Order: sequence, then structure tokens, then C-alpha cells
Amino acid sequence: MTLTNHPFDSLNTNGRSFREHPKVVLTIGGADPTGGAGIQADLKTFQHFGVHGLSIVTAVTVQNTSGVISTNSVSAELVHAQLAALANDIKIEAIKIGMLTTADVVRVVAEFIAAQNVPTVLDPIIASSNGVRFLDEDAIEILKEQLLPLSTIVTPNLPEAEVLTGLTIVTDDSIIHASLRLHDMGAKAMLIKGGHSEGEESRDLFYDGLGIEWISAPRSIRQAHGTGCLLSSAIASCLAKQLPLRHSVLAAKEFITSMLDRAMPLGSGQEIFQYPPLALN
Ligand code: PXL
Repeated sequence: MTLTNHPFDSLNTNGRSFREHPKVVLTIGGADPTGGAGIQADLKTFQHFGVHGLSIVTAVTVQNTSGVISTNSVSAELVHAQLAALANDIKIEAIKIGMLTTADVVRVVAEFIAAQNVPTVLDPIIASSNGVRFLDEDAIEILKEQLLPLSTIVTPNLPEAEVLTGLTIVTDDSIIHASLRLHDMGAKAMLIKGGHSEGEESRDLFYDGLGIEWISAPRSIRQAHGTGCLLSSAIASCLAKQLPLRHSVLAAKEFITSMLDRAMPLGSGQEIFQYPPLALN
């Protein structure tokens, strides 16, 4: 039995060729017209990891590389309809949650995650890096109560970890303290990203309720747009491929570290990640 040239063709143990079904990952988040963050960046990351990306949009943002100008939320009803249409049709292996907006949208997403019961990465985005608010104040409470305990891992940066825990985070000890607080709040595992702190290394804290581990990489001088989106969608891709959680986090950290060298200026503001073109044969 000869293989055809299709990249998804494999041989099974009987030597027969079969076409492998791609793993499917869903991202739930905002649309970023620059392609650097949000669901556009997630889809490119999924492609890079060889999984098929589904995407449902929670908000349309108006932005360019200089920053977010405004956002417009999609209604909770429309978010629900998008999720239901996909789930009725396609088996989803993992989910990444990015930009959410209102308390009602967070409730709809939490209900969906509870029903799907697949590995879920929660990137708890509250505002854009230039300070435009994404997540409503009352939605933060619903996210903490309903979504945090349902997620396989939550990936806050330091300002987000401060909002979620109510703690001031400056020192390593305070990051550890925040991780224990998040665990008490129901988070099963977390990667608290140190990208907003100083120092030669970019150090993230990984805690899965068992052991605390610092994951370090050389700090890049580059400040690219969408770093958190790439990291969380890379973790979701690896979880869809059934890699263990710690493995998935390490692979995602390695990926984002290598991608930082690939960021390029497209406009007058932040740099945008560039993916290598697909090698077609
Ligand atoms: O990087 C966080 C983020 C996520 N999702 C969308 C965004 C941003 C930042 O601007 O626009 C849609």
C-alpha cells in the first residue's frame, strides 16, 4: 500500500494508509485587525502546531500597531449561537479563552466549558496594553467564580494576577503568594507570566497544585504585540495533542521565546509576529 502525498496520510499497524483526522482547538476571543493578537494570532499558532483552529468572536476591536482605539462586544446570545453551532457539529479537543467582555458573555462561556469538559486554557485578559478596558468590572467576578475553577490552566500576567487575587505583586515571594491564592480560588494550575517585571531573564511561575516551578528564558529586548495570545494558544494546541500539562507549558514557552526573534515592525507601533511560510512539497 503506497502513501499518497497528502501531509495527513499515515500508515496504520497493518501497513494500510489512512488519513489522520486533525486535532481541533477552539479559540474564544476578540478579533484583532492587525493579525498580531486575538483570534487571528491564535489561528496562526494553531496552524503552526498542526492542529485545526476553530474561532468564535466575542468582540470587534478597532486598533492598529499603535494600540487599541475602541472595542464593540458581540452579544451573549450571538456568542452562544456561535458556540452551539460548532459544538453540534465538530468534536473539540481543547479550548483557549482570550478576550471576554460582559458578565453575560462570561456566563455563556462558562456554561459551554462545563458542558464540553475538555482541556481549557484561560488567558484572563482584562485590558489592552495601552489601557483600553476589555472585561467589565462585574464580569471579573463571574470569571473568578465560574470560569477559573473550570479551566485546566490560567495564564495571567502580573497586573492580571493582581486584579484576580487583590494582592500587590512585586517580589518573587509575592508571586508565590499570588499563586497559592489563585489555587485557593479554584485554579487547578497556572502560569503567572513575569514579562512585566524587570531583569535579564523572563521568569514565569508554573504551579499545578503540587509543585512550584520557575520557568526562565532570556528576556528579549523586543516588545511584540500578542505575546500572551501566542503562549496560551500554544499551550492549548499541545493539550489538544494530549501532551501533559507541564510539557505543554514548556513547549509553549520555548515557542514564544523563538518567535520573539521573528517579530517585525509592520506599522509605527508594536512589532507583529511573523510565522515561517508553510513548506509545501
Ligand atoms: O493581547 C491581548 C489581546 C487579546 N485579544 C485581542 C486584543 C488584545 C490586545 O490588544 O486586541 C483581540
